[in-house]
Amino acid sequence: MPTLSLTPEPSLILPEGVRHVSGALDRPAQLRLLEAIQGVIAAAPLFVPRMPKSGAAFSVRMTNCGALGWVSDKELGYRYQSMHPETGAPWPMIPEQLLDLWRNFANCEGLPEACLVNIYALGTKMGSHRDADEKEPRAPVLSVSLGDDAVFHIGGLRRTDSKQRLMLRSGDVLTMGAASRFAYHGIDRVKTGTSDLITGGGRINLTLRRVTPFKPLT
Ligand code: MD6
Ligand code: FE
Repeated sequence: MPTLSLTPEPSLILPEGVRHVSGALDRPAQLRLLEAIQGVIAAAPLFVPRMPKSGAAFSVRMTNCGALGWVSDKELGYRYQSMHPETGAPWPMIPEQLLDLWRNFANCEGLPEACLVNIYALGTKMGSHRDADEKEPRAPVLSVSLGDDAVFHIGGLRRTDSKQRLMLRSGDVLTMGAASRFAYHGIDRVKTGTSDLITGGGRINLTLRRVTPFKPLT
């Protein structure tokens, strides 16, 4: 039995621009972050985003914190906006603990403007997609996972490019920047019962993003 395993395959070489920090948050830090996110959800209730045009519901429930939040509905499609789509209230602030992770791992100037909170109930997946609604390619997307283990896949800039898989566990940070900033990725499955962090089980994924350019592009 290996005593130290950074990924399910310790020798895995990730695509350029992808960094997986296994166990970036220890258990007490995960519990503190979970509590902060519960506060975010209390202020900005979870909503079910819908696909542009078809109006098909996403299988994850979402909310946001930060100056901007990512939303999607049938009529207006994917976008960032400063208010909750149902309550009309501004989003709550990004917890300081998340800003610290950004300062430690994002490796760019400036701070994130948006944190998307994704809630995975039993059996929920996230189809392959690109995070491409942001206008600052110098900033990575930084993701933090809490709760059950999830099988994450990452490919290239084309949907048909070959994919690598890795396990995201509670407390892990993953950044996608540079050559992989706009790469396809998704969640194949969440492994029920692999973590007792969240009462009742499940998984929460937080993604921090810079939405607008750091300095006006001339
Ligand atoms: C998830 N993550 O882990 C989904 N996006 O539940 C993402 O969609 C993601 O982990 C951009 C960068 C990192 C990610
Ligand atoms: Fe994503």
